[in-house]
Amino acid sequence: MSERPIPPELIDRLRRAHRVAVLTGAGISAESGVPTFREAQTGLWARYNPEELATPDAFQRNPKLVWEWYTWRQQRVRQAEPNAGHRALVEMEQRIAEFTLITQNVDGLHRRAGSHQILELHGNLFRAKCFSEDRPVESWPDSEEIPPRCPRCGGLLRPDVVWFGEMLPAATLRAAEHAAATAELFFSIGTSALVYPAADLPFAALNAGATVVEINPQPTPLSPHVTFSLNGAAGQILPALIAAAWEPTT
Ligand code: BJW
Repeated sequence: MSERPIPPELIDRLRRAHRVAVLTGAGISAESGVPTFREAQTGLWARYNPEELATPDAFQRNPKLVWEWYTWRQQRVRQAEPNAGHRALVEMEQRIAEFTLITQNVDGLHRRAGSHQILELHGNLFRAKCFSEDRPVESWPDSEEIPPRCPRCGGLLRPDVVWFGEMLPAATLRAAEHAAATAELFFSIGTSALVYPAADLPFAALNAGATVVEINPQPTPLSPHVTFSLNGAAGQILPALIAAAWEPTT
């Protein structure tokens, strides 16, 4: 639970809001057992070097290593279940007229929880695309080769995620920027707010006059700028926020 109660003014603004945008990061899936990236000890980047695994150069140098690392991550995510934080956002979507869920996560847990309006900024772990053609590939023939090959051109397949130095999917980013710039209420949940251009979205919302709320047990570079900072785990704070806004108290 949050150290402090949820501010009544925030509960009131949520209840009255028509347009809400939410940006999530790895922290929302932490309580499902999916590792974050940058947390000391437990984050993926504490154990693995992103330059060897999450850049196009890394894939060109060692495609087998990269493919196998993502296969391992897929297996971890398959064993995980959506948590109370994911489920609270499903409920928020049902209550808000115009709701957009923007996620940096590639784990698909928001969709498995039941959210519909999802913009996946950094792709999805369970999709593949052709490295040469940069086009999605739905299926490919069984083979011993790792990574498998594109059935169209014979190029190597890669995970359909966004690596450092790569452009985000343009239409998805545009939709996210629009949602941020038109939201009355913007939530930044479980993200270190370090990776761009996602980290610009809360500022776009602030510049457009939105109320910006951060939910995170740790401070981030965004923290000094937000309207409300809820210091704690998303899986505890989000259900409490939904209950405070919409559940009858008697
Ligand atoms: C909890 C919790 C609980 C724990 N409840 N919270 C402008 C300025 C500076 C740099 C750049 C810039 N523009 C572009 C860049 C370069 C780069 C970048 O941002 N680098 C910075 C790191 C400095 N950006 C890019 O390269 C992007 N592309 C781009 O900009 O293209 C245009 C361009 C191209 C070429 C040249 C120039 C421009 C692409 C970024 C792609 C990021 N990809 C990854 C990997 C995805 C695939 C995979 O999963 O392997 O995306 S990196 C990784 O970071 C992943 C995440 O989506 C992303 C964000 O991480 P996130 O979600 O914030 O996780 P953490 O671990 O950092 O934080 C977790 C948080 O949760 C913590 O705060 C905890 O406290 C909290 N938490 N438990 C709530 N229970």
